[in-house]
Amino acid sequence: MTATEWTYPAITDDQVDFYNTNGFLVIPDALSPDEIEELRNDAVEICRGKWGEVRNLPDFTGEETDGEILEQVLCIHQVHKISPIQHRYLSQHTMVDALTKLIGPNVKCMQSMYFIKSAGMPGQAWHQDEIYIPTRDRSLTGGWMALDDATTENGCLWVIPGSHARGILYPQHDHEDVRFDSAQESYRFPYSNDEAIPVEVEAGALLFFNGYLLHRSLPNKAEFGHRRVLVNHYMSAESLLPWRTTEGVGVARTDVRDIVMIAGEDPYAWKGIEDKARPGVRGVGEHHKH
Ligand SMILES: O=C(O)CCC(=O)C(=O)O
Repeated sequence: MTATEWTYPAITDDQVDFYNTNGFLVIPDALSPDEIEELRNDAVEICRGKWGEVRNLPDFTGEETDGEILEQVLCIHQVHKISPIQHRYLSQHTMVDALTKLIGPNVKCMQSMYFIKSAGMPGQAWHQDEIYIPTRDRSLTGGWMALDDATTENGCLWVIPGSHARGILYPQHDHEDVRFDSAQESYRFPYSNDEAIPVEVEAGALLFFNGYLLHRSLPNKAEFGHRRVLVNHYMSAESLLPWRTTEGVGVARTDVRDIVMIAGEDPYAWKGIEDKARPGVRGVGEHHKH
C-alpha cells in the first residue's frame, strides 16, 4: 500500500461541531501505514545525525541499535527545521483538510515536536498550549499524529473536555511530581481530575486539541516499546505570533516569522520568513536523569 492509494478520511461538519464544543477531536486512519513507517524511521535518522545538529542529544557512539537510541530520547523539538521528511508532514493530507475546517483557510505552523517516550519515560503535567505559544485570536491548535497505539498504559493524552471554552489561561508553577517531565504545571483551574478522560487512539490517528484545552499525559508504564507521536502546532495566518521563543532569549516578540504556511495565503508575506529555531531535545527533569 503506498501513501497515494490510501483513502484519507474527510472531516465532517459534525466533527467540527464536536471540536468546538469539546476542544479536541480524534480522526482515525488519517495516516497510511507507509506514512507511519516513514515517520518512525526518520526519528532514528534524526538521532543518528543524518540531517544535522540536534541540541542536547546524548553522545551516541554510532554503535547503538535503533532501540537503544530511541529509549534515551523523550522528545525532540523543531524537527521540521532540519528533516525534509518532518517538514513535508507539517502539511500531511488529513492534517491540512482538518485544519482548514477547524481554523480557517489560511493556516501557518510554528512548531513541531517528536515524542518518542519509550517505556519508563515521564509524561507532561496539566497545561494549556497557549501559555507557551500565545496567538491573538485563540486559534492555536495541536495536531498530534499517533505513530504507535496510544493507551493509558503507555501514556496517551488526557484531556478535560470543554475546558477551552471559557478562554481563560490558568497560572502555572514548578512541580515535584515524578510522573511528569520538568515543564511547569497549570493549577487553580475549576476542574478535578475526575473530569479528565484518556484519549486512547490507534497508530495512524490524528488528534486535534485547542490551545486553551487543559491536557496532560502520564508516564509510559509499559514494559517495553515506545509511544511515538509527531505533534505540530498551527494557528490562523491572520494572527500575529507574539511568541517568547528560546532564540529571543525569553523576550516576547511582536510577530515571530519563523513559520511555515501550510494552507491558503499569508497576509503578512511582505514581512518575509525567518529561519532561526534549531532542533533540541527536551529535558526530562532532574528526577528522571540516570
Ligand atoms: O503527547 C504528550 O505526551 C504531550 C503532548 C502535549 O502536551 C502537547 O503537545 O502540548
